[in-house]
Amino acid sequence: MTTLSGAAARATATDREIAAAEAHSAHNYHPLPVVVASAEGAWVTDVEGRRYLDMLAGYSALNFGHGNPRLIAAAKAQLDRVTLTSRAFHHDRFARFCTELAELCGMETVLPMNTGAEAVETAVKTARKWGYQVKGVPDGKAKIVVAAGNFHGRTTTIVSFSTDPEARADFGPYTPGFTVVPYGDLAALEAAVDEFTVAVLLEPIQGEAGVLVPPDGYLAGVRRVTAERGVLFVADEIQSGLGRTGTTFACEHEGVVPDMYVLGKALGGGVVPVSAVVSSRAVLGVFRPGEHGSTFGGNPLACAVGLEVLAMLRTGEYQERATTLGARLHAELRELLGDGTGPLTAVRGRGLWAGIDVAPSLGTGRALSERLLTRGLLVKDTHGSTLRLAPPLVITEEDLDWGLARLRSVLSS
Ligand code: IF1
Repeated sequence: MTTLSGAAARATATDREIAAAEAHSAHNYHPLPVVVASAEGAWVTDVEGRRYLDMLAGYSALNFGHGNPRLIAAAKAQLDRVTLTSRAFHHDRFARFCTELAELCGMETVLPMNTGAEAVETAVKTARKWGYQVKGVPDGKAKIVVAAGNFHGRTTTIVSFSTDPEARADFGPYTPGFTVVPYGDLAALEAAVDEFTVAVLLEPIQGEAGVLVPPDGYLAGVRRVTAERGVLFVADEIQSGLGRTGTTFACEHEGVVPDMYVLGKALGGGVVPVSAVVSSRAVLGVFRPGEHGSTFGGNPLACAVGLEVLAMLRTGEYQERATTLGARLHAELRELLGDGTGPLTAVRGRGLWAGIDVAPSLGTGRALSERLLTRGLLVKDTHGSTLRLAPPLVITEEDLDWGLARLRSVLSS
């Protein structure tokens, strides 16, 4: 009878942690087998002291890296002042945060929330209320056009217009009032807009769908059609925004300014959940006191961290980094892609953000994520065999090259 060696028999700290997590939590995720204990910049360290280069960055919530000194300092200072007042009272970080966020967006008015889904729900409620009160759509008839392959969050209304069975199944009855058109198909979108349409809701680049960049001119076309038809263009920049694609907003790549930005993730710097809807007074002015809200929305800690995020975005240095490092990333990925008959069959993305489709012969995205993990890379697969690459914008050129060398090595083995 063989006996397991001491090491194998004695479950590692990682194994113990994972077993305990699985024993006492809902299994709504299947995390990679790594237990993070600390993190700094683009690197994380697990409970056994192993280090990994973070190529996911919290799905772009960590654009400024782990433990960014300016963001931690802003949070620490606010922790000693006041962290929560509710919106029943004013507090001394709120006006500045709303003023400076509106200014960054080139808009007038901000409605702060916490998670991305809450901001998307706020955008849906805003568009419907604007439709009834301003556009004159008959009560209960408001329609919103969305794109197939969308990901806007996990609430029952949002998954009502998802085309991903995993995200949608068994959560009915579904919220009506949404029309789904193919992403990137302007003619289909234009045909879907009717007298009851109050908004078009789109990701300027679809994240979960695999970092899908729409055809050139699509966003400009959507802008033209929505302006002509008196329909709000609502851009969900929760993942694509705040520097990720090399500009403050992904819409900028086509010179497009939507009627409304929906923001989240990196707005909280990876420290606290901060999201917001930003638009004109004419649109967000439809709300009266008591008609919408949130316990934590716009809280002092969120505003203090958000203000530091805005100060960091205002210099353009992070957008510049995403452009420069993104060019390096995509040059290497194009090299790996070659004629598409090698380990990669497709590469998509913009700035420091890429979705790569791996040849099925190399295994599933999950299997590859696990192999990359053993090589010190944290990468997350999405549907099938697509890997998404989105490191913190603070990653150094040297670390990016290190990560890409490992990616090349795993894909070539
Ligand atoms: C998960 C990915 C998924 C988003 C866009 C709104 C939200 C998200 C464009 C909602 C959130 C997260 C959610 C997280 C994994 C990640 C994600 F696209 F980023 F990869 F799921 F599709 N709009 N995206 O990307 O924001 O409420 O989460 O703050 O749910 O597994 P949230």
